[in-house]
Amino acid sequence: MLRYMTGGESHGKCLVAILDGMPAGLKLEKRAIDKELARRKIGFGRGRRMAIEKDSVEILSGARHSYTIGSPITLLIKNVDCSGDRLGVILEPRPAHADLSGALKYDHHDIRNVLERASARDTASRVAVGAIAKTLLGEFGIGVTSRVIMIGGIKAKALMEREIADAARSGDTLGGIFEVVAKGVPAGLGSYSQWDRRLDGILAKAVMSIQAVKGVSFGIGFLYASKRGSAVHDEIFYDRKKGFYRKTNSAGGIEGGMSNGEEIVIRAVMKPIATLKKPLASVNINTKKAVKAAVERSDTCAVPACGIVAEGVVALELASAFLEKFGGDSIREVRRNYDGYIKQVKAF
Ligand code: EPS
Repeated sequence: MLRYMTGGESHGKCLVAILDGMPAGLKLEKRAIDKELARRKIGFGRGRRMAIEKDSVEILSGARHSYTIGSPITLLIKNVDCSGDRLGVILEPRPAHADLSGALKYDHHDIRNVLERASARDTASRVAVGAIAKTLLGEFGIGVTSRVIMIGGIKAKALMEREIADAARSGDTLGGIFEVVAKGVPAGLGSYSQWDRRLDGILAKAVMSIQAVKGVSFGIGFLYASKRGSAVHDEIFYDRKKGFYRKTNSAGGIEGGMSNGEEIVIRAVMKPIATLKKPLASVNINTKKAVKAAVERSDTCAVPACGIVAEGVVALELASAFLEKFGGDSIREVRRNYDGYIKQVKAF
């Protein structure tokens, strides 16, 4: 089992993550993690912060001579903008952000204490951890990618930038839909036998937990509501070379809470960023007077970045399910288990 925790505030000294359960003998390179961190920063509509931050990882533990040694991996990403203590008090909660509920819950009378941790800045840690999971999956021919499907109701790529620029000019923000695809996942990750071992449930939770995500679906998702079973269910075929296979993938690669050997296809919707330059109505948490919501430096649209974060969290959960099935304390042991299972399935 893989597990991880993150810590750090958006404008604090640094972000940290500890990843536990990675077998020994996996190549662990700063370069591979930094590459994923750089991908998270790009995309039209990102704010000025992305130009400020270096997002370069330091590997503090868990590896020697560029290979994991089986002990917890500790990652550190320093914030260039670490102005946290110098930033002013915020009293006007932004609709759609954690601001108000967070202030009530933790009894904070400065909303900055909430937003510093609620901020999507923390997703850098999750991408860093996900990059290591991607390396493990890559060893076994599994790849995880993402793409943008829609931004602000626009599906045509060529028109998206104009829509984002227009929203920015109006002091507004945009959300959208992105897709994550995992290729090369063998049949049998996850299980139907217990609710919390179902792979779709595990992946949905991971993606849903990313800041601003409001919905997750697999395969054709909500289209299932308008179709008959005969029109959508993925019929089963057999070929001596390929083994069992499908000609369609409505299910998005998961049936009965298990991977079925087809591509895993996940879509998720991200709401528009909560910080509006032309702010919405709010209430001062001290005076209770009607005010406009606080305005922070932020993004206009972060859907492509959210897709990269989702790749990371999906990779992490797939790697965890992979290790649950083929687990071992070294990559050599995992490989032996994996090869044995693939042989068994081929001879089924
Ligand atoms: C983010 C860093 C933040 C925001 C954004 C994501 O930096 P700052 O607040 O200093 O501009 O750009 O966070 C939010 C949109 C949010 O609502 O918290 C990052 O590193 O991804």
